[in-house]
Amino acid sequence: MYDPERTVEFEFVRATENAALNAMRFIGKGDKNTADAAACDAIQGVFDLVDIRGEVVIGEGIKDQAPGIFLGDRLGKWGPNSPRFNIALDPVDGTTNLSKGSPNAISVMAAAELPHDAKHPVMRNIPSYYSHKIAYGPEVARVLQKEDPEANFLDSPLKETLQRLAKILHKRVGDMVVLVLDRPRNQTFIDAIRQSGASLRTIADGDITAAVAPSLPDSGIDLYVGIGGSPEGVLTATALRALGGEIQLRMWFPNPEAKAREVSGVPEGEIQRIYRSNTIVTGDSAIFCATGIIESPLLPGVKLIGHKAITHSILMRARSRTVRYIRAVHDLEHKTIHLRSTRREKSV
Ligand code: VTB
Repeated sequence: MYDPERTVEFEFVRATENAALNAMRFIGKGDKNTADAAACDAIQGVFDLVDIRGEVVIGEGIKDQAPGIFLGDRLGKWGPNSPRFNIALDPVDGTTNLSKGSPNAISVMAAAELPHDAKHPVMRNIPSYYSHKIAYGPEVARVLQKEDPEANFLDSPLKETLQRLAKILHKRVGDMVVLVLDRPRNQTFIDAIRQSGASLRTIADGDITAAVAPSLPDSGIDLYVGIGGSPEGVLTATALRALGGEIQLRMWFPNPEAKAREVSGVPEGEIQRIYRSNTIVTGDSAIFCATGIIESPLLPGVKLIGHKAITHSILMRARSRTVRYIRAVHDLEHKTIHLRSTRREKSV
């Protein structure tokens, strides 16, 4: 049966590759907004030539006032019969890292195809800026799915969660490796991890990569935990649908004013709800794609060798569960990318 997802998915790789190539000139230049704008311009430019109807349900920018692609924006040519996709993206996850030239920056997009008669999005927009998240890999997800599908790790003491996960993974708690976004608001998690005897790793930014890491076979990370961005949580959930891992996520607010501002009119039940990957991305379609800009646990960064640029991307689909690692060699004497801003091809 013809499945548009199978061909369209490769356009997502082109988009994140071009975003990485267009943003790489800004690595270390101390200007995160220009880097982000360059990545957005490249993504929009790719989709201006692709026959889909893409609706952005998770854009960027609100919390960080970034330039870019926002909720409600359209990507694609929007022909009347072209397939419809909900799209979530972070043209650069780790803009601060990119601007400083430090590790951990990727360009990332996720999409879910809408059935023809769909009245509602198939990808959930989590309206809070921040969420409390915990993410683990397929081995743990499989066991819990069988034994305790409602397991709630957001309200149970982290120490107990670590003991339970260690048992499932046939490890000692002391050999468990837990990744946390380094922020003062995550100090209680950091303390609990230290007390449990597990090994702690912290990252400065970029918690999509961090939360996907436990689902990758050789990452050496068993668990991601902490309070990070909500849009990043949705992108993580899409990847985990394809990798078989799991995320538990609940909206989080630093204070009542933030809550009033971010979720006024949202029912309390919805605010308190624990989301999992299949309640964030609800259909059977999920595509996740990322290209490394600067090296991270997920991907190597862009490498410049002579007049060639080498990019590394990961592309996966929930329907087939195929995970592709795509290494591309771009000849910079020939390579051009199509930008939205000029509607032209530009050399890299
Ligand atoms: C994380 C991280 C992002 O936001 O989600 C983080 O993955 C959380 O917010 O790269 P604060 O930076 O405000 O703490 C980013 O750092 C940027 O959106």
